[in-house]
Amino acid sequence: LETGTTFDLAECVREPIHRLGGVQSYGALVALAGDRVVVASANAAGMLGVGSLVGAPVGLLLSTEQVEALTGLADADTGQTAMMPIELVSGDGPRRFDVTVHRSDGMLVLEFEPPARELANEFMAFYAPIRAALVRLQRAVTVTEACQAAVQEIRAITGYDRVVAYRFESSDGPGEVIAEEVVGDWEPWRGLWFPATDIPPQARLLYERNWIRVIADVEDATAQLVPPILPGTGEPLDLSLSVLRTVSPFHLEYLRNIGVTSSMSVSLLANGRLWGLIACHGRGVQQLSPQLRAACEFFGVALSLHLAALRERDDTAARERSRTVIARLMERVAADLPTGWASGPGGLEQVVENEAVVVRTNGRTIVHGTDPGPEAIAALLAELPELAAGQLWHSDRLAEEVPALAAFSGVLDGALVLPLSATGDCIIWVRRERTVQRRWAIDPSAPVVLGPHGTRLTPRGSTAVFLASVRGRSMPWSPTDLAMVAELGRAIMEIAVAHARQLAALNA
Ligand code: BLA
Repeated sequence: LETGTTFDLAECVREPIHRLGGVQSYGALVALAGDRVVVASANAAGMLGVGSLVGAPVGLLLSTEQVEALTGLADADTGQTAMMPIELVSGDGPRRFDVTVHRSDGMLVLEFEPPARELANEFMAFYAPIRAALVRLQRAVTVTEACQAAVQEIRAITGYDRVVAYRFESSDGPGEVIAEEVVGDWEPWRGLWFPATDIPPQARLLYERNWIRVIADVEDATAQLVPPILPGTGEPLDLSLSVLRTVSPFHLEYLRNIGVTSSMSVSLLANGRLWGLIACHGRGVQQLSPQLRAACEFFGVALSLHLAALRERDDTAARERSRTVIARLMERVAADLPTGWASGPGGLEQVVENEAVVVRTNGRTIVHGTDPGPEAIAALLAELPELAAGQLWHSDRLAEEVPALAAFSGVLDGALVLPLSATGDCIIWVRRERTVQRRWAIDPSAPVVLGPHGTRLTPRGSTAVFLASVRGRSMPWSPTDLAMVAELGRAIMEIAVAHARQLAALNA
């Protein structure tokens, strides 16, 4: 790779970041199969005060009781790691470590960290402030408030220079900094957007499994695993759940280029998918004790749950509003189905937000609301795929998904279609473009350029803020929107069936 050439993003996507074959050197890794050491990081023997480890019996390092206790923790089946303090009596005298344990590639993986400092009552030291912070979090009634409470707390307990809440537009999309706590002499990032490529897909998937990651020092010389390749799998040990996992050189370059030495991030999940991250940066080297990691992780979980509760509350309110509207609508329709909504939208416009509602029955098309124009409507109707009655169709980017409609971008950018018959009767809610100006930390249309270390990365800050508008997209149709329209569809079908029965009875 040469300096100044554009970068092939496919390379980022292919990087197996969970099998990079090394750990951060402030700790040491030892993996056991049965009672043998099979893998050890190159710094393990020195840090743990023993001779050569690989191939040695585990008794060289740990007592039978210690191995049993660690095995029990690993097999508690939490799908995560567990930690216990251990005193090694091997070598030149007792050494204390915090040992985090989990299973990977069929082995028991032990990660040794020197205890950060003596805290007489570590649990109580964390418990009181965290309880107070949880109360603040519970009181938050908006997403931003909840995120702000969380970043304040994480900054207070960790002391990082910058802590942000970063929300993805979609689980594979770009994201926005929606809350921030930062030292005075650093550029504030609140409101800035960062491109999707900053966090490649395999990293996002990993962060859905593993809630937290710490990078103690971007200049750290990784401790390589020995042997680098496992005979069993032909690959380096899977470090997906490792707490010391060494980090992608691309990402280290990124952090250096924004003037950061240490970093930590905690996943925020919604329905199991990555919704965002709490991301932290420090200008100095910073490790986090397992206790602090657990506290931060706990906060990530608490914030994720609170955000789910806020979403649930908003959805419930929206559903209740729509249900009332649908009930009223159905009373009217039941009285007068054949002419339907010829005279006015009759409440259809209240079921979901829209600029206009198009009703097509018996070959007639009526538009209620801000009409995008007869040509636009005719083109939309002509371009709709064949839909069975009740089979919803929707788009929030018509120009992109239906190129024949590109000419109408700006007035007709989103459509949600409820087909009522196989003959083309339908109700369509339409939305126009929602122009959102975004402040980007980096020009989103610029190619990714290689830096001196063979990777791209551009410094960020107000001097490099790019304003760009998102064009050709309407406000998206939410799951609640779709559910309400489906519910309306079912109600209409029921009434239609009742009418048909009545007619049949009259004609009999
Ligand atoms: C990882 N990128 C990350 C992480 C963050 C970001 C938070 C998680 C690791 C960590 O906690 O440091 C990006 N950090 C951000 C963003 C903000 C922030 C957007 O604070 C804004 C607030 N990165 C690139 C390119 C590549 C790339 C072009 O820009 C591809 C070569 C890669 N980023 C990359 C990789 C990881 C990553 C591979 C995974 C690192 C790992 O966990 O091993």
